[in-house]
Parts: sequence; C-alpha cells; structure tokens
Amino acid sequence: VVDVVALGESMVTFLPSRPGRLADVPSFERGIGGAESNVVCGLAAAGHAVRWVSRVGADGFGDHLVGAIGSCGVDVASVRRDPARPTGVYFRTAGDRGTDAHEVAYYRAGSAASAMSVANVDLTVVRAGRVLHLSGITAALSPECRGLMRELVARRPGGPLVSFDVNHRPGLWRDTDGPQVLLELARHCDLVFVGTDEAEAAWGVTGGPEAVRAWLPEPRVLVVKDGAKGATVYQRGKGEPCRPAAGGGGPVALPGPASPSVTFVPAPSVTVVASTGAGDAFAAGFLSATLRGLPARDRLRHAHLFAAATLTAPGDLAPPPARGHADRLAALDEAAWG
Ligand code: KDG
Repeated sequence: VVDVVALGESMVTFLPSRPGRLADVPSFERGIGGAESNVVCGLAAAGHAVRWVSRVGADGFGDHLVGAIGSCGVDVASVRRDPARPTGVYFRTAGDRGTDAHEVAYYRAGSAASAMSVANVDLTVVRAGRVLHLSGITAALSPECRGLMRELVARRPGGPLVSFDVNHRPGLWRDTDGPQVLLELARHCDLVFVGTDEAEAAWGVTGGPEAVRAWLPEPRVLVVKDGAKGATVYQRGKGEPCRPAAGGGGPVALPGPASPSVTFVPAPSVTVVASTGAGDAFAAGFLSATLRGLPARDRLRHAHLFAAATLTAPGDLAPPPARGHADRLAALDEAAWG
C-alpha cells in the first residue's frame, strides 16, 4: 500500500559556494530540489511508503534526480524519460547568514516535466495512494500541466485524499491568471497548505489566518502558515462529507472533531540558514502525523519540527528527526513552543 503519491517537477539544484549576488558567485554545488519530491523524501525518511511521479529528460541530470530521489527511499519506477526535452535545473544564491535573501534562476521552460499532461501520465498510478500530494507549482509550468492538475483535483469516488500546497511562485506564471487558477485548485482539495504571505501576494488577502480561512472555506482541512509566528489548522467537523480513500490502505484519518475546530501551534525559533524547502518539510511532517492518526496539535508540531530541520540546513532537503526523536520533541511542554 502506498501512503502518499506526489506528482511534480524536480530539478537539479545548484547551491552557491558563498553568499552574494548571482552575478558574483564563482561556483555552485549540486543538490536536488522539487517541492513535491521534497515532500515524499521527507515522508520516506519518516518511514512512510511513498511514490514520486514525474518526467525527466533522458540526460545525466535526469539520471541524477531519479537516483538521488530513489535513494531517499521513494518509489521512482513511474518516472518517465523524455528523449526530446531536458531535465530542468535551477540556481540559487544565499544572503549573509541569517538574512536568507536570495535570488533564484530557473532553467526549466520546455523541460520534460513541463510537458506532463493527461495524455502522458498514468493517472491510475498517480491515484493509487491513500494521499495524493500536489502543488501549485505544477499548474504554472504549462497549459498541459494545468489540465493535468484540474483532472487530478476533480472529485471522484474512491479517489485518494488530495493534499495541495499552494506554493505560489509569481516568477513562474507567464499568464496573469495564476492566482485564479491556484484558488480554483485549492477549493477542490481536501487538505490545503498556504502561507499568509502567499495568500496576500496571490489574492490580496490580509488580516491573518482567520481571513485566509474566510477566503478559503472549502477544504476540509486548511493549514495556514504564518511565518515564524506559527501555523493554524482549521478543520471542519465530523458531519462534513469526507472523500473515501483508495489504495487498499483504508481511509486516512482526517481529523474528526464533532464540530469545526481551530488549532494554533507556535513555531520553534531557529536560526535560518536557508528557507527553501521548509514549506515542503512542513507538509511532510503534517502528512506523516496525519497518516499516523495523531491529533491536530501534534500534526502541527511535527510539521514545525520537520521544517526546522530544513530551515537550519543549506539545501532544499534535510532529513527530519527520526520518529521517536520527533515524538519526544513534540511532547515538550507548551513553553518550548513559543
Ligand atoms: O519548495 C522548494 C522548492 O521551491 C524547490 O525545491 C524548487 O520545486 C522547486 C521550485 O519549483 O521552486
């Protein structure tokens, strides 16, 4: 039984050898990135059965991505190679320690993954897990990818629980309808992650997490991240319809309070080395605790702990604390959580 399937583009990532502007950095070190594969890599490290579905070029960067993500413990057997299109790559810079100001330069237009579509992706394989994790980045890649995303979030009986990280990347959208597309997709999903900063940038929603929930009441579970302050999970009550799960693993234990509930957990304070990938780690921690049937407060605590591991490392990916360790950290009393 596959717990979580994630679909999305991954890229070879080039991390700078020292802080500074893109124009000045002399050399870069190779890493891997990709919001959705970052999530399943985190989940694999936490002991879950996961799959990544994507397309890469028939090139050395594609080999590296498939090898590196596979060696995290992710099932990569469904990743397809495209002989006609390259694997995407991206470079980023780093600000001085603690500032995290950085530039991102993507080389992914026309990539193998940007050509994903309902015609060349096996939808049965994508829908075979208990949870399907998607992100708004995919919708920005091409009209074909957008069509695929619309198909995957459409309600279908027996389908997996659909988890969606809004991941608003303004630099990736070539059309001006990005915010509207992201909103439509989010409205269809069961579990949605969004930052207050993203909600403001994409939709002009100000007023904190409550305002974001008022703007996006449809998802059964909405997780609103408010930067270093913490995160709030809004859950609808038990009486609300819940999409049954597929994959033979039984339904995912979505929260079941009798009535709607709101849970806030402050983020532990850490010295940030690089924030890229922290949102993915957060989603991995939340999904891991959800799959384990832990209550809302612990879902958020695990999310914060996974994010803290990535915030304090230079790359897009960092191994989360081992399960027992994360459980002990999550059990620290309230004072330790801000
Ligand atoms: O969330 C982190 C991702 O942004 C990073 O790993 C690269 O997927 C990526 C993207 O599209 O920016």
